[in-house]
Parts: sequence; structure tokens; C-alpha cells
Amino acid sequence: MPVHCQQSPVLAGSAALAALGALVLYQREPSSYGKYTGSLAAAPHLPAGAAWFLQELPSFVLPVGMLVRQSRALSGPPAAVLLGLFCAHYFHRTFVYPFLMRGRPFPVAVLFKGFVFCTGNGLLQGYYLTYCAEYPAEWYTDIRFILGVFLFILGMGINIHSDYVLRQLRKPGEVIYQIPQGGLFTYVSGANFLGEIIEWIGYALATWSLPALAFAFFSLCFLGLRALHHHRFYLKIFENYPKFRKALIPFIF
Ligand code: NDX
Repeated sequence: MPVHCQQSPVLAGSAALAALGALVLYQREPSSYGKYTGSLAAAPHLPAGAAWFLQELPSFVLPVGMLVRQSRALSGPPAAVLLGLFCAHYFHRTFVYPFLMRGRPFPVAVLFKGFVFCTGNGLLQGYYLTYCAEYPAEWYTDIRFILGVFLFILGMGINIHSDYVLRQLRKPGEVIYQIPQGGLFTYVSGANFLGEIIEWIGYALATWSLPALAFAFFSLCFLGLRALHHHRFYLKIFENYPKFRKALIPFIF
């Protein structure tokens, strides 16, 4: 372990992230945005694009800041490449996705919690790869790196394509819901979530790290539950919803 690495915050942050994932499953309630504004319906809202931009910004800015300012502390090119993948995902999520999306106004209270979450996760993943990770020079040819990066890119592709399919269901200004069709939506209601989960599982494999594993676990809990809620929502409001379609995992669940 490099001398400049403090292990306690890494362990505490990873444990907190995993515990949040478990808490999400324990509560079983959908987070109050999009289809489920519920109790926050009368609370202050922001336009969805502005809210997603602000919420996700720390997940990009903090790791990039560490990457740029502490590049000498990085334990070699593999750590920089891996942190670069994380930043690439959040570049898209912060600077592209919010400017294209056609979502309903987003509750400020959820935005605040999401911002805190993204700050903590951005710091955790960035700190670990900047100060703690150690990879041998041959990490690029290790099966964990190769398979992990493959899954990361595959998942990101599925996620971006599925978010595109959802966007096409609305004209600008509309907030109606329709049945998503095409791509992995043919098989599951949460195709965008399945892509994102595959992405973070790949990232955990490629980085072989506790913080990334904790984030993959959190994403599986949060997005898996959200996929289940979306599936039930569709079954409830669309009589003609495809019976063959599952919630998250094709043919299984
Ligand atoms: N943001 C990750 N809980 C979350 C914000 C809220 O990036 O403390 C998790 C993220 C945060 C959450 C975040 C963490 C947990 C928090 C929670 C708030 C409280 C909670 C902090 C940080 C908390 C406890 C206490 C338990 C720990 O109108 P609309 O918005 O529904 O429109 C939608 C549209 N759409 C449709 N349009 C027409 N017809 C249809 N049938 C449609 N279905 C959907 O598509 C949207 O405009 C758009 C996408 O909607 P949806 O619902 O499919 O996806 P969404 O949940 O909005 O996620 C968008 C993307 C997606 O690619 C997803 O994979 C990714 O972001 N994401 C989202 C959430 C978390 C995350 C990734 C991750 O964990 N990796």
C-alpha cells in the first residue's frame, strides 16, 4: 500500500456505500423523482436537465481535479486509465445527458441528496485510484482488466442507447409515459439500468478494488429496485404491456 494512502477513509467510504445499497433494498420505496414524485409533489422543483447537471457535477469535477493535480501520485498508467474511464462516464452524465433529456421537473430535496452522494462517491473512487491503487505494469494484459473494460464499454453503450430510446418517446415539452420499444427494452423494462449495472460491475473487475465493488453493489441495489418499480408501473398503467418482458434480467427477473 503506497505511503500516501489513508486506508481508513477508503474502508469507511466503501462500507458506507454498500450500507446505503442495503438500506435502499430494506426501504423498498422508489426514490421520489420521475414516475414517483409522490410526497414531494408540492415541494420545490428544478428543470430536470439543470438538476441532473448540478447533481452529477461532483462525480466528474472531483476525480478530474485529483487526476490533474496529483498525477505524480498515481501508481502508474493503469490507475490513470481506470480513473479516466470513471471520468468519461461522468463527463457524459454531466455534460451530455442533462442537455438532451426530456424528464419531468426534479425535486430540489432529491437533487441535494444526489449531490451529496455524488460528492462522496467521486471523492472515494478518485482518492482510491490516485493514492491507494497499485497495479503491475502487465495489468493491461490481465484478464480482469480486459474483461472489466469490455463490460464497462458494453454497459455504457447499452445505457446510452437505452436512454436515447426513452428520450425518443417524448417530444420536447411532453411529460407523458409510453411503452419503450427496441434494443434491450424488448427483453427488460430497465434496459438503461441493466446497462449501467453491467458498466459498474466491469469497472469493479477492471479496478479490482473495494470502492468500485461497493459502488457496483450500490448500483445493483438502487437501479435493480428502480427497474422493478418501473416494471410494476408499466404493468399497472399499460394493459397491452408485453407479457414476455422482465424487469431487469432478460428471461429471468
Ligand atoms: N442519481 C444515481 N436513499 C441518483 C439521484 C437520486 O446518478 O438517499 C443514484 C444517480 C439519488 C440516488 C442517485 C442515490 C440515492 C439517493 C437518491 C435520492 C435519495 C436517495 C441519494 C445519486 C437516498 C437512501 C436514503 C435510501 C439511501 O419524467 P421522467 O423523469 O420519469 O422521464 C424519464 C424518461 N422516461 C420515460 N419517458 C417516456 N416514457 C417512459 N416510459 C419513460 N421512462 C422514463 O427517461 C427520464 O427523463 C429518463 C430516464 O428515466 P429513468 O427513470 O429510466 O432513469 P433515472 O432514474 O432518471 O436515471 C437516469 C440515468 C440512467 O441511465 C441511470 O442508469 C443513471 O441515470 N443512474 C441513476 C441513478 C443512480 C445511478 C445511475 C447509479 O447508481 N449508478
